[in-house]
Amino acid sequence: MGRKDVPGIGEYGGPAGGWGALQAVAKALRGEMNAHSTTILLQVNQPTGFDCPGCAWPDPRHGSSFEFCENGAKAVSWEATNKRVTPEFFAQHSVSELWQRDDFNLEFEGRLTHPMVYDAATDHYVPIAWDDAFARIGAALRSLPDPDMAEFYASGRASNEAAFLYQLFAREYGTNNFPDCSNMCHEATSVGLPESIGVGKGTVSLEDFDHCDAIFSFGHNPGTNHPRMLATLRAAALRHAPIVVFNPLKERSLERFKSPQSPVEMTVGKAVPIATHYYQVRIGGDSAVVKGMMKALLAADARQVAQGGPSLLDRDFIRDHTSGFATLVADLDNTSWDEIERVSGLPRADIEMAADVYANAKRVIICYGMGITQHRHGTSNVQQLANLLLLGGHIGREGAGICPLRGHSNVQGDRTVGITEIPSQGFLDSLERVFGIKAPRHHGHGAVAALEAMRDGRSKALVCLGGNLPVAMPDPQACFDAIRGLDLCVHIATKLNRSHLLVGKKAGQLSFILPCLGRTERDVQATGPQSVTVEDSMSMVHSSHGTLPPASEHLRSEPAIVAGIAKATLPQSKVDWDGLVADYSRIRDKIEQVFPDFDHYNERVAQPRGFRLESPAMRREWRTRTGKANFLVSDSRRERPLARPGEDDPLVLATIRSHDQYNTTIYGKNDRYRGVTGRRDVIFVHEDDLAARGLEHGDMVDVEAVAECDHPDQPRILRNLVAVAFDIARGSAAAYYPEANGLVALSNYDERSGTPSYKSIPIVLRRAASGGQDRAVTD
Ligand SMILES: Nc1nc2c(c(=O)[nH]1)N[C@H]1C(S)=C(S)[C@@H](COP(=O)(O)OP(=O)(O)OC[C@H]3O[C@@H](n4cnc5c(=O)[nH]c(N)nc54)[C@H](O)[C@@H]3O)O[C@H]1N2
Ligand SMILES: Nc1nc2c(c(=O)[nH]1)N[C@H]1C(S)=C(S)[C@@H](COP(=O)(O)OP(=O)(O)OC[C@H]3O[C@@H](n4cnc5c(=O)[nH]c(N)nc54)[C@H](O)[C@@H]3O)O[C@H]1N2
Ligand SMILES: [Mo]
Repeated sequence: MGRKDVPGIGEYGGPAGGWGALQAVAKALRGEMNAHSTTILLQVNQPTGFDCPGCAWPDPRHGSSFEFCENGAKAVSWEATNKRVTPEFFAQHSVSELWQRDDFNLEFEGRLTHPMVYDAATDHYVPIAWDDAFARIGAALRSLPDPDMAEFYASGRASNEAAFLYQLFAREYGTNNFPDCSNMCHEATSVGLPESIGVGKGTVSLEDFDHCDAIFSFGHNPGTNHPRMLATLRAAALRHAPIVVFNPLKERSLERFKSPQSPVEMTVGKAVPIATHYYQVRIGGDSAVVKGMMKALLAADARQVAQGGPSLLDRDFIRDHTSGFATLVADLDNTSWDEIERVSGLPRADIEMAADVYANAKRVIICYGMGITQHRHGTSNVQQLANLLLLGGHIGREGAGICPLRGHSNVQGDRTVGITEIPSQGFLDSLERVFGIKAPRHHGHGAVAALEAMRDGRSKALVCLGGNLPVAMPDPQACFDAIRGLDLCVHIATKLNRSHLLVGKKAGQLSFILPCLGRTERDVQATGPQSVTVEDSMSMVHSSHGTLPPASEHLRSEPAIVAGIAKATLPQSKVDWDGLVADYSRIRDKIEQVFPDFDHYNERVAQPRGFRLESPAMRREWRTRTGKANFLVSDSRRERPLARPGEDDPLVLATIRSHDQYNTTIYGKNDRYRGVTGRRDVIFVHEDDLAARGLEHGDMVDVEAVAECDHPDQPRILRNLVAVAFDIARGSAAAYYPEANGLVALSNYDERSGTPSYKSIPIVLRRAASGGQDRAVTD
């Protein structure tokens, strides 16, 4: 088919991985690191090296060789860059000037080297001594009339040690306000799974993938976001385990993969097909698909049993271990195939085929990512996946289970050690017992509630342990204004980003940038070199030792910075901050005292691959209200992304990651596997959906959000995107995050978990009002 030539838009014909991936690594290294640093890539995820700061996919326990990962290499080289953002840099560039740069350019300037404070008189950040910064931050926090007027954000790169001290400090100070990147990510998992199976984490181990008979993959893009998973999927594909994918976009890595670690694949040129079945579900249609699969399964089971055959369900498991089966059956009976086909966008025959694969597998694993959680009904989506697994008894035995693909490399660990706005009373009791502090008992703010409080002037201070909160959140304008209105902003960070530029200019408003060590760097404290610990997606806890020299002699570690702020804020603190920071194994001892699961923490983490935090669900112990695993149903009529009245047939937009980004960190403007080069101003739409609107591939379009909470008199419009005809489900569209965040309202979230609906945005497309001038493409 001949299609219009559009600069930067092509088609990628190859598999995921392959030589393209090797070339990309070479480029990342050439651009960022010197030769010496390059050798440290060999230490990533090794017993004596550091944990990859990329994704949370586990390391193969028996693997000894460096497991290749293009995007891990980008993450490492981005942190280990030779470029520096020094006080001289800030003297040369005012904050207003830096604001004009794009996100890529801000971080590209390199690593932050000095603690800085904003000077409103000159509009520049100026250097400040660490102790002065701590003293001023402490005074500002102490002067707030109520500790609940401060927000303590954490992004999931912080180690267990840093995160534990952080929550200890904020709780001794007096608040449970812990907005966290998890609130934007897997909160639907953290809320949904405990109700279903009594634990808010996955239940599988990496070894389970060696034993499973089928893998179902919902809404995640491993080639970009957890590339080391491709080795696992490839191994399953090679032993002919069916892999069933539900994704509105054809993602190349889920179609086929050529392993850069396989000389045969690389030279002879054969890629391994990954998905055996690829179903392009409509955005927001997963719950309908899963209901359809369960409906088909029940029908097939009834037929088989009527003919005297064995049940397709695990009847013993359902009887002994679950509650709510009858309610589930009734809900499925009430759900028509018409409804299922309409909402999912898939024909009944496809869903029945998927159910057939499920029925024929003795051991099933379901993997899922943001395509499931970031919806208005994310929690209910997660619970439907759990329902499906429970029907076959696929939780708590070898080769089976649920596998949420977590985001940041230690986001799961941060939660485990107490970063949560809804702490359990038992945990707070332990914290009080171990430290002699008084912990606040009322719930705090998650990310949406924190932004609302800052917007409305109820919160006046924000401390960020990493991340880029207002850029990652919906409705940047509202969030930017909220941060600019604060009395105090503290950013503990490795690299400059837009959040740091949201400064208040009135007398008394304070903004600080406190530069910290990254995970790749040596961390030496009073008793000598330190290591930290992290927990991956599969609950493996292991240690990480940085080896590179720090980017600047002025950097401090995250635990040391948290302790510095804590001491200055709480002169009467009950905690021996200096003692803990002097030797991180003492922090681990305290973690062990607070959380019994961490028994013999220091000893066990010293083993080469660390240890696993077992959860009760893995043993089929159900810590739920009923004491059983629960089949949970929800009102499916409420489960679709809703457009405002009068908007007929909107498309539903998902915001997604390109291959060259890590969340708000943009490494480059290519999205290789989707055929995009040198630009990010694109929207992927089905060719027929374009034609139905009088548009075609390459046209410039404006995108208006029309969710039920959006008002025509305050339109949310993203202008001048290039419409790219793409292999995507009808009725669905996709554009890049964070550029498209202005299309999501702060009030547009899953009511049960607070997860923003980044992937269910009803939109209308129009030809660009500007007349469609194309913009230059840069690489
Ligand atoms: N290199 C790199 N690695 C990363 C990150 C990164 O930005 N870059 N981010 C990290 C973080 S914090 C996270 S949370 C993870 C994110 O990892 P993913 O969950 O893979 O993230 P996304 O790119 O947001 O999109 C997920 C996929 O969901 C699909 N999708 C969208 N809507 C739907 C839907 O309604 N149903 C279904 N079934 N699919 C849908 C999209 O087509 C896309 O393939 O990755 C982590 N790892
Ligand atoms: N529209 C839309 N929005 C989304 C999403 C989406 O899919 N669509 N995804 C959401 C998800 S899943 C997530 S997790 C959030 C991500 O939200 P965040 O975690 O807040 O954002 P990041 O972009 O990962 O943060 C990048 C910054 O972290 C700092 N940093 C990097 N390494 C370190 C370190 O080791 N220590 C410290 N202290 N700082 C460090 C650097 O300064 C860098 O600029 O975004 C969410 N927003
Ligand atoms: Mo995430």
